[in-house]
Amino acid sequence: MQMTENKLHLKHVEITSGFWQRYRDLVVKEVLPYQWQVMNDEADISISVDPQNNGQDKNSHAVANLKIAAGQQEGHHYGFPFQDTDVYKWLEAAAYSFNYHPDADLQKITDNLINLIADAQEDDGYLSTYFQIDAPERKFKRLQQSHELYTMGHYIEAGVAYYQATGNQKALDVATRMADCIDRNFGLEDGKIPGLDGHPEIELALTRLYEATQNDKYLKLAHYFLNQRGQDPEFFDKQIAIDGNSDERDIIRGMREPDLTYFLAAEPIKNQKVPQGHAVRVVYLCTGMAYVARYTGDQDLLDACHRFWTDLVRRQMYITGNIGSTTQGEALTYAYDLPNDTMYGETCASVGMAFFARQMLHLDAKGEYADVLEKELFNGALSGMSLDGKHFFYVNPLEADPVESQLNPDKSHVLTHRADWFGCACCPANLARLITSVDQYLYTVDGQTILSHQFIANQATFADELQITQTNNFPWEGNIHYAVKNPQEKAVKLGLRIPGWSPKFTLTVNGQVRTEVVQDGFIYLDIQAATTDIDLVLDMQVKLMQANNRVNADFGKVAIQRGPIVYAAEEADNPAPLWQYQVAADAKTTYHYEQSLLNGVGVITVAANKQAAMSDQQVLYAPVSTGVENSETELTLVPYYAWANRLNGQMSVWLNRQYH
Ligand code: FUB
Ligand code: ZN
Repeated sequence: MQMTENKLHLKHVEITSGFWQRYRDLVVKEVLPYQWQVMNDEADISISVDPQNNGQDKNSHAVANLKIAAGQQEGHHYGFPFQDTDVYKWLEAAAYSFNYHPDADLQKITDNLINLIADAQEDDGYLSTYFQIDAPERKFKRLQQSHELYTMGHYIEAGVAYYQATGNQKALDVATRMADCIDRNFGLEDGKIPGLDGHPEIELALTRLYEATQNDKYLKLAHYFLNQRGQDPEFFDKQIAIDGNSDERDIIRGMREPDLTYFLAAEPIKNQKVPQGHAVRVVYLCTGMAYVARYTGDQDLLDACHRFWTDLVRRQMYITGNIGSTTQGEALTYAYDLPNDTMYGETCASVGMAFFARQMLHLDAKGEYADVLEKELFNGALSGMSLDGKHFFYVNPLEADPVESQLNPDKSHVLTHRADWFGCACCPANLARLITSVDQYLYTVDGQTILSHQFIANQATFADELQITQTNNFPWEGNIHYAVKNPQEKAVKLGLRIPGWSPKFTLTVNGQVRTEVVQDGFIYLDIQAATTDIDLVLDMQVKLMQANNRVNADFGKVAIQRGPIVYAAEEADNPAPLWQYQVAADAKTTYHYEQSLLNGVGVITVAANKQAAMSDQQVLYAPVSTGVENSETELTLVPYYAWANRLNGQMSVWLNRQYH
């Protein structure tokens, strides 16, 4: 959508939240330099602790692959066929960081990187270093596993972001040349490939390119890829039959095995009742669907977005926002199947869920979408990175035990400490790009209405000199102040989100208490006056939560939440085993903020009962006895996102409930 001068639109957001400033500074100071070192194979690290490192002996080689493709270095491609995307996501994260932290030294590196990528790109716009270096005759011939469009999609996203942040035209040109190459090769016209990539991503990337260039061709191509999904269930097999149906021909080991559900390609999107398959594929596809639907109004897509959203959020999501219930195929399983200890909860899936929520907010003004976005930002996604910015989770469990991870093969994918890097390193830079772009997740402007959906303190400037300054100490305190300046006294409405976790709130506008009706999670205020002062006080009581009793894994358990933050019990604060504690639904809780702990966190204590451990001389099974010794104690809990930054020990979000 073209922003005309006289149309209300957002111009700039400066994050002032202490919580988010710390993370955003961390990305600038530690995460970006560290990840660049790793991708250049200059960091003294090892991926050997990654339980899924596929026996790889190098850490990354991602930049080297580009150098080889550009003819600047000799050698073979190394790593996954989508290894390039680590570099692209990093580049995108760096691009966003320039919006709040211009850095000439870093920009030299990223400008050079754009030059390298441009040199690696072929004359026809194609760029996927694995195929260029080691399998040029197989380009676009095995799309089930090739990730070529996924890979180019990630560059397109990065190229657009980089162009928008720095004005570097070459960055955008590489992206358009890539998209043109894809457009020439894919479609239903004669001579084109009537297919699609096994991993969605290109759909959202092309829509983004459409936004940046206003060239309809890219939106149509994105729409084509969505419409084509599942239209020809034989497509992948037909390609594989020609390319070679044997293990040695596989580009990713084992990737011929999953059925089409894993690839979300078993049937057309409009026929798919619920989202199934690989969790990251699901959320990337959903993001693309919502994004394309926003510009095309395609009703089938809109319906699918709502259907998929409802199923994901109401039936397949962990309390922390994580999704993906099984390591088999890194996938969703079925409604209410939410095991806490064998789960997957990939960081990328939470990041992708935040993308999906953001797009849904463009479709409908519903607080529910912003609630999930917040859940990801403060829990499921954020837990993917350590407080030092140099260690990462791929899998984010809600219950973990180092002994079980080591000795039970069904839990070997669950780490209880974050890793330096991964054989498949999709998550670290994905989270980095979310954090550096968090300023883009706070507002949606629809006509003359501004929706403010997050309580992340910021100063936002809109057209017509309209300014909103939000101050708070969130997520630790619930007093949210908004100072609105509207010097031209334009007729504008401000929609303030009332989060699902705070049905009770108080609202004061210019000192007057107001009792506005909440409409789909927002209250709407007239902000036409030159200045408006708003105070929103949210309910920050500690809450003991329960799951829908259809969730087997959480039956008879409670979790603890305060504001948007979900808490976890860790062995670092509580003598193990954590499963021997029980918490009553009305247990007394306390809350205090501790500056010196985990970079400053709110700490909760909850009264608990602990059963005395039985002797290992006792028989394994005996009739139930009432004589088991219990002692009154308390559990100390810290925010889930901050777990595993101290002792390598047990952790549990859900706690056994004590029934009186
Ligand atoms: O397939 C590319 C990426 O690798 C996926 O998005 C992640 O889940 C990981 O499997
Ligand atoms: Zn990932």
